Amino acid sequence: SELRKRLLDAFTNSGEDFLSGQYLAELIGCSRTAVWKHIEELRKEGFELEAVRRKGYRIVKVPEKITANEVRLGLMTKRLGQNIHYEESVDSTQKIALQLSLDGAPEGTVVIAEEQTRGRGRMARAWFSPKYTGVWMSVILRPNLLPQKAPQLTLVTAVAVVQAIEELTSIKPEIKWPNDILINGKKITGILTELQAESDRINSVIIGIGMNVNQELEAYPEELLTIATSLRIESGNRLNRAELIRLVLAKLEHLYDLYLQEGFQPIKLLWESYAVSIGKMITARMVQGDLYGKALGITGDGVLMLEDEAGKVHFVYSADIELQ
Ligand code: BTX
Repeated sequence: SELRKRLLDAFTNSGEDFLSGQYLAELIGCSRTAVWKHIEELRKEGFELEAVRRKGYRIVKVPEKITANEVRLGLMTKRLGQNIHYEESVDSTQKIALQLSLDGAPEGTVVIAEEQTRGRGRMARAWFSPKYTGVWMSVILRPNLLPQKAPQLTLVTAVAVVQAIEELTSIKPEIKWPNDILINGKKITGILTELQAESDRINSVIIGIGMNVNQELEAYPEELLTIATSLRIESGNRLNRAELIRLVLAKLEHLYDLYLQEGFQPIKLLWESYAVSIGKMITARMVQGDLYGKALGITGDGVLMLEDEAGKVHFVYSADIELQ
């Protein structure tokens, strides 16, 4: 906004000096309460401000941005991430990736944004994607597979993300079928797989990965407080997002190649070792209604098997799972 811009200009010009709330209020033409609110907003975006009584505020640290070069440096992949589109702010990286894929972008093209104003989850739900603190990225894949296999790529990606988090933080996340990654029962990552296909062949699959990394609890809106967490909240440390992206891409390329060569079986075994819901009583919320029962596991195709109380086994292709 215009006020925000003036505020940042004032701090730019003041250098190391403190600026008082009163001075800032007069300069940008708003109340001191409004100044304070803007300062809180800046803090949520990763600015660190020092506040000293009777002196005012100064910026001691600006948010860390990801740069495409930083991601490239040390990238250990052959395809994924060899082509990076970096944006400061987008509506959704999925939308940009879709356009790039229609324009013929090669497999492995990655779209990364610092912020999404309309990040999305499944079924048109919103995905909260605040600035400078998360990993919001979309990866274009062009596998030579039948379209009905595409959902398996969600599970391939989930394993890659879990392995990357384990390696970087030594936290062991859990997977909730099909696309949630949890730490202590709260969502750390969401995965969205979108498909462009002709009747019997895939044109592209766009894998959206949303990872909560450096957010503090205060960054979340009320309704997400009990649902979401971040790697920073769980590990107590800020992470380097570029390093995390490199690691996710490396793990994903490795597992994707394994999947293309050997099929879903080796992925299934890895996936099951991280799955929370297997063997537990769950409710599967589906468009057709709810189904309650025991999660038996996944089929060789990645479909969830649920045994209801009468002992009948159901195959669940798409649902939201609630653990009891
Ligand atoms: P989902 O439909 O399984 O989950 C969406 C639900 O998750 C929301 O309704 C909300 O309750 C909760 N939620 C929203 N934001 C967050 C968050 N930051 N952390 C934890 N929980 C949240 C999951 O869909 C798939 C999300 C994919 C997001 C990536 S980001 C890059 C790419 N671009 C894009 O627009 N989407 C994908």
